Amino acid sequence: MPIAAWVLCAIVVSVLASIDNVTKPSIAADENGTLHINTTGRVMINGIDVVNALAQATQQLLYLSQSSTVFFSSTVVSKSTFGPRSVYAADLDGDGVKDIISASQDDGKVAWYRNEGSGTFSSQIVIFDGDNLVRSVVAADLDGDGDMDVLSAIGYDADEVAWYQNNGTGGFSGKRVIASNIKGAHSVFAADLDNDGDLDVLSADLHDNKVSWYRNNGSGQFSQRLVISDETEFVHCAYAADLDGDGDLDVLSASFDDDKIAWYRNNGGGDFSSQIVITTRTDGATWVSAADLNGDGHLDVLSASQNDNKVAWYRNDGSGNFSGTWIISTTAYGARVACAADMDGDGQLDIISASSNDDKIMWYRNEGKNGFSPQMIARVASGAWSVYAADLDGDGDLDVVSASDSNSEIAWHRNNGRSPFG
Ligand SMILES: *[C@@H]1O[C@H](CO)[C@@H](O)[C@H](O)[C@H]1NC(C)=O
Ligand SMILES: *[C@@H]1O[C@H](CO)[C@@H](O)[C@H](O)[C@H]1NC(C)=O
Ligand SMILES: *[C@@H]1O[C@H](CO)[C@@H](O)[C@H](O)[C@H]1NC(C)=O
Ligand SMILES: *[C@@H]1O[C@H](CO)[C@@H](O)[C@H](O)[C@H]1NC(C)=O
Ligand SMILES: *[C@@H]1O[C@H](CO)[C@@H](O)[C@H](O)[C@H]1NC(C)=O
Ligand SMILES: *[C@@H]1O[C@H](CO)[C@@H](O)[C@H](O)[C@H]1NC(C)=O
Ligand SMILES: [Ca+2]
Repeated sequence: MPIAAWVLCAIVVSVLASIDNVTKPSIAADENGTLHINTTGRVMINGIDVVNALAQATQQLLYLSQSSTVFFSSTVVSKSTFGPRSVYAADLDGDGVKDIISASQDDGKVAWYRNEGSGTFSSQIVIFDGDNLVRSVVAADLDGDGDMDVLSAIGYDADEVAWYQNNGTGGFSGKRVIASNIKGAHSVFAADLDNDGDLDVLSADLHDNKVSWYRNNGSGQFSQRLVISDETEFVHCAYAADLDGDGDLDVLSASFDDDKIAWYRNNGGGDFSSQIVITTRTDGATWVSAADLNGDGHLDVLSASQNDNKVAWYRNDGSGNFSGTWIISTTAYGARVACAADMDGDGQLDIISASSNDDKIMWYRNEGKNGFSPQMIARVASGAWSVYAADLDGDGDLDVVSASDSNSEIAWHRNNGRSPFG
């Protein structure tokens, strides 16, 4: 057995001689050239106590590896809307950062807030100010000129689906009506439903009990209303996604009075099947969306329902057969919105929700194996009505924008990652 031969090539140093009970510090190189520094005192390199620094860094790494949540810090964007019901984020002025858009029902406004970069927002810039209730807003390039236009549902009085054309730098045209006499236009969505390369418009029409679409000719000229279904009662939300994996977008609906989540198969070109029910047990269904929640490559369906305070999902086998109800929460009191977003950047889609009776913006971390654990984003002052995830400060993770109805507040919640300190 070879005896480990220590080759002392450095004279023992004794700089700490004044501290009498400290073991003599030493520096030595071993046979392999590894330098050994032995001391019970401090080791300073360029004025930095390296042992101490290392211990702190280790502590932090340990904390980060154990902490699986992400932290948010909330900032008010605007209180200039009255009864905001819908928020969205998109780059409206083409500067590469996402701006915030809101629709408010009590003052009938569609407005935006310019992101000055890294999450500082301008005061409100009004796009449309009418007397009517604006219930829903999204952004999409409807005329195919490369910028984000704005689309809205104007409910009850005017009952219109309308858009506002962006000139490229965030200057908007007046209201361009796509359809009027849509009784209770409640939600809008943009999607290429006839597979011709442009974005068509989908609406949920509350008082008409209809799900409708409007075919875009490519430059923002829309067809008459094309009814997909009248088999819904008090339909709150419509969404489009390819649920059967055949390459075209199918349509989903959430209807409040018949507690129903249903879909309509696109047979190609925007020819839709009759209603296929996913569930009739979402009491007061308010929202539906689709996302691959279990990572099997198929788009699952996600719902929010107000009366049973529920966020739930329905697993898709890939051909549009949905199995069971997978509960995410039954304590999202007055659930309004549920949609998917990877909040912790682990590659699995998490879920965010807004619930108006407990004023909460929540996220549910995807734990794998079909499990989700609830995490708080913010308790907004009152009546959390809408939520949308987008990277607003350009740091690569998803932040959250929310609208709370009762205190008329648009706020954003910065994702600080796994650090509580920002
Ligand atoms: C060294 O001296 C300090 C102060 O006199 C004392 O607190 C400490 O316990 C001593 N350490 C050892 C290893 O004897
Ligand atoms: C440094 O400490 C280690 C571990 O106690 C010991 O094996 C080694 O011989 C020491 N080196 C010197 C140069 O004192
Ligand atoms: C030096 O390297 C050899 C080969 O990797 C290894 O067996 C030996 O233990 C090393 N010596 C010391 C003091 O680490
Ligand atoms: C767009 O409209 C805004 C506001 O009216 C105006 O300031 C801007 O110059 C316009 N931009 C272009 C490219 O026309
Ligand atoms: C769409 O319709 C409008 C009005 O009829 C027309 O001016 C425009 O050229 C059409 N666009 C396309 C891409 O067909
Ligand atoms: C989906 O359901 C339909 C109708 O029940 C059935 O014919 C079909 O085989 C199912 N598909 C799969 C992949 O199970
Ligand atoms: Ca399809």
